[in-house]
Amino acid sequence: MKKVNVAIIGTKFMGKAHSNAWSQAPKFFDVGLTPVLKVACGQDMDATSDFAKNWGWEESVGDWKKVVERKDIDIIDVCTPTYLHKEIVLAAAKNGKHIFCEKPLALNFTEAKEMYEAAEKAGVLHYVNHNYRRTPAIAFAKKLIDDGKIGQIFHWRGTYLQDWITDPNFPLTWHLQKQFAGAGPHYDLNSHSVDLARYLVGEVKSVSAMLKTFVTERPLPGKDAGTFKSGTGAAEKGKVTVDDAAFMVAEFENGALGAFESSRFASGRKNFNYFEIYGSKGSLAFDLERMNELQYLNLDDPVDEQGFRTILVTNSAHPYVGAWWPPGHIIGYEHEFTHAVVDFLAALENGTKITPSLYDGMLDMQVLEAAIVSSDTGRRVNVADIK
Ligand code: SOE
Repeated sequence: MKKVNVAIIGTKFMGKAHSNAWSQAPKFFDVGLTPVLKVACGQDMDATSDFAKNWGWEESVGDWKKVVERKDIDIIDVCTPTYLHKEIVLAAAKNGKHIFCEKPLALNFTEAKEMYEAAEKAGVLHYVNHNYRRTPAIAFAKKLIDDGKIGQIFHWRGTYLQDWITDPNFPLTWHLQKQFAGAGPHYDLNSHSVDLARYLVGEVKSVSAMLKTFVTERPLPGKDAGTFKSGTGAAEKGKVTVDDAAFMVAEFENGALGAFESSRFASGRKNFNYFEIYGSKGSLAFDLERMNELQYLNLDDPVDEQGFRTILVTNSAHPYVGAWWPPGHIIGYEHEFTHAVVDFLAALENGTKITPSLYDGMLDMQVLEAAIVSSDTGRRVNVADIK
């Protein structure tokens, strides 16, 4: 079996999810290329060494610039904070490495465009990990839509809500600083909703948006986070430079309308990724907290029998799930990442492309940036005007 050597850069939450996926893919799926977990790269050498041992990476290193130049590495998996994505992806492309990069792709459209063009010019396979496309229920929704079961789509309603920073004493981590994250939930969460909307409904023509920061200052992270510095009587604080919530309405190229909500202040919502799609022949609804189910309304049903029905998307006929367990034995959040790795390896083996590619990542960023311009100017913005 041909092997491909993978190097992962970034060893926190996404590093874990990706490591699990690279390990699980050949165990559960018939992959033509076997991924070798070659190198794990992180800033803290002790933590990276522990990470490598735990997940089965052969080596642990601290300098990503050396990793992307190694002749024995085929794939670079980027799991760092957003501000590092561009530099790593450009270096990986320059060295002819295939690219598997976390979302959001970049800090802005200009960066994303440069990254996409570099990867294309290098002729490498490139993918941005909007993992939710490979949730079986969402992949099945895509099939229903493509088969015409929903008919003409009138509107999309997407909401992605979390609540992990409602405490004003939550420290000023990189996620809350524009130079590192680009934006708050508008990038972190709404990027998923925009990607799903583009995947399921179509391209976005124009947007109007409002971004809001509720807590504008927070304690600095580290030893003084949330404590009082001696003698000053006040914790050292820093300015929050990203949104805490972002609401957006959109018109799609195909005439459909869309509503998008994203927030990290929705108390009680831990990872509430939810959408509804309403069409001329039916409707769909998906809730990540019930991720093995798809709500489906079919207007061809006899009128007195019409209503949303719950499809348990766990049959072998459904996308991906047959490789895991028998019908009804549900799967979880981490399985989408494995499905992405499986499809990436297949694309690499067959010399085909995979979506969402960096091209999709670039188009996602274009929509997101148009929304920021709209929020800043108070006017509706055509996505095509973001260049
Ligand atoms: C934010 O907490 C986050 O980890 C996002 O960054 C991920 O993309 C999302 O899948 C889960 O929540």
